[in-house]
Amino acid sequence: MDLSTTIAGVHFPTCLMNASGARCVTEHDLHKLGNSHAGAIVTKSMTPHERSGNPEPRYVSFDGGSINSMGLPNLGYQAYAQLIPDLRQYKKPVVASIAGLKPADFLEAVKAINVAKPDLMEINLSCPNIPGKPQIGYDFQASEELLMKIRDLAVPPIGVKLPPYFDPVHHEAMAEVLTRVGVSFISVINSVGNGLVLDAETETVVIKPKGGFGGLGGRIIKPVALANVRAFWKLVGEKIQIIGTGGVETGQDIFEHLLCGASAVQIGTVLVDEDVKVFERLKHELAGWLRKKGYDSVAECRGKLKAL
Ligand code: RRO
Repeated sequence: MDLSTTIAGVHFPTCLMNASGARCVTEHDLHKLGNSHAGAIVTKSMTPHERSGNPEPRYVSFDGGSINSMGLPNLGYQAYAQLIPDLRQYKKPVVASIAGLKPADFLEAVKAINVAKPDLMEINLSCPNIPGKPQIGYDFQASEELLMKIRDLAVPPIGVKLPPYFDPVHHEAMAEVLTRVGVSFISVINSVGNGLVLDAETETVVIKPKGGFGGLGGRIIKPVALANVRAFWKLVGEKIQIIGTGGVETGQDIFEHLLCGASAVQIGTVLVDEDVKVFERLKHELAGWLRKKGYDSVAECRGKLKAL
């Protein structure tokens, strides 16, 4: 069974990788991903300076998903620029995730990370957890201005990590921006921002930052993730490849993302729950699903979802 995929001309040995943020902050985390069955190594979103992130507790998993308000804890782009060349030993793509608190932060990181030669850059326009900083991806004009500048600076192909959209008008507006910029891939979706999870027994919120509001991930967000993959596939699937993220717990979930139009899939909540051994399980489960449905490869079933 061929579980490989190609995104922006870069070959991935399997179509499964970590979602940025999940077990990918430290040097140890990144080498563990290298030694695992993951098909790529995606870094934590990086900022100009090292950040310790928001106060704890800031990540809680519950039956059906997770809520987080990590607040961009990361080593700073200089540390990742030093680490990335060493990660190339694993013979799988290295994807540098770039973030920032203001537009100049992104440009600074892109310039520095160019030198480290990652295979791809994923520009994170959708962190929901920085108090006072709205998600750039919900401001179409600001997204276009920033992406145009990044496009002109970045050496590797760039993709964009988007927040979920809930109205076709917004999918269309973002699709037009991405077409004008000419990005190579889209990762959808980031966590569903500003959800609220409670503990009814103690009558409290479960995470500390932002009064308990945080990004939702895991099984509960799968329908939103699939809808965003499908919507962008229909709008730009011919020109821009899609990495599906959100609600992947099983091989069936991966198969569903592929049917909607994803070329690859990222794993967040279950990677945090099960650690890197999850990739081997998911590989076997996906191969089982493809075999059962009569497909020989990821490419063959991509986008094949039927309408009624
Ligand atoms: O670090 C975070 O709080 C975080 C980020 Br940058 C993101 O893009 N998505 C998310 O759920 N958490």
